[in-house]
Amino acid sequence: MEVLKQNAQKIISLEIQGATNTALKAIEFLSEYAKRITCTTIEDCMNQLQEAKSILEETRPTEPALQNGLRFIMNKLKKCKGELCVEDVPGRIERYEEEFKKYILDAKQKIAEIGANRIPRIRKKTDYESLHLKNDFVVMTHCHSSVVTGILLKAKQQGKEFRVVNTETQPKLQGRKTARELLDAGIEVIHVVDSAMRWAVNTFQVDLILIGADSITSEGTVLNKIGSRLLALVAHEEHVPFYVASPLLKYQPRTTVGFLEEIETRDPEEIWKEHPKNLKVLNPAFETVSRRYIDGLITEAGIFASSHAHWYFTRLYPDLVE
Ligand code: RUB
Repeated sequence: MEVLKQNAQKIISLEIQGATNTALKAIEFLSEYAKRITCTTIEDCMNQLQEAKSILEETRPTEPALQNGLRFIMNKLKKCKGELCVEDVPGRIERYEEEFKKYILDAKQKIAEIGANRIPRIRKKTDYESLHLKNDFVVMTHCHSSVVTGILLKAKQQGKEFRVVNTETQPKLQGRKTARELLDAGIEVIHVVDSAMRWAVNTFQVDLILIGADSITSEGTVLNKIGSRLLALVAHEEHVPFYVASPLLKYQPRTTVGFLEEIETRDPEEIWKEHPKNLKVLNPAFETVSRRYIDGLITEAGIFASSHAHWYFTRLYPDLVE
């Protein structure tokens, strides 16, 4: 259990960051834990695994992909526990871990292909067009989303030329990770502070805004890094298409039956380490973007209105429906 708690701490401290990465790691940690435990009966095994699942779930409350992954494994295990002996459990969990991992990786690959289609090839302009139209394509993003960088890297591989504006993303500066990843692939990046997002959209005449997601609700609301809604409002004001790129595995099934998604608030010291004792510092990690500000959700099932997520999720992943 000590090792599992240390692994959980890696997710809490953001050493492992982003919805997709945390989901992949959480299921790996559960699978590794299953190999370490000693149990006498299947019931005993299930109880120990349930405890580990709860510890991992609590690491990041606003991460349904992580919760869906752990539930996928445990539900499958529960269904077949009658046919298993204790020695079979680690192998079974590893098999289910691989199945869920494949769901995520296949979805990411599909989204990269679909999303890259939204980035055009710059064609040579006529003299008239050169006088009146700008000559580049600019994408803007916020924070670090491996799904968004997957789209941008795919478009680059296809030989498309474009520039990216990215925000630094206070307080943990995940924007630097985005900037480095894109620069390494030869993509031009312009890095700005979060409060310059409106200025940047306007100054660089951004053509497309792409953000990732941590959670999608039954109403099509997306939860993503704090600042996402501000960017959506800027997009609305400046008439820039605003898209969210996310596997449907981030759908939160509990929202269908009325539960609200919880917004994780993080340690105030991430913002100001030795702040005055009588000062209240608040550090919300995420915020909601309502469906009316989202032009489309880019998923493994295609691009559609975010309010359709529930429909596609239940058809693509019946094993995950609660
Ligand atoms: C990261 C964040 C990302 C989503 C999507 O927040 O908000 O946009 O998690 O990431 P944090 P991905 O750094 O606090 O985890 O597309 O990789 O799943």
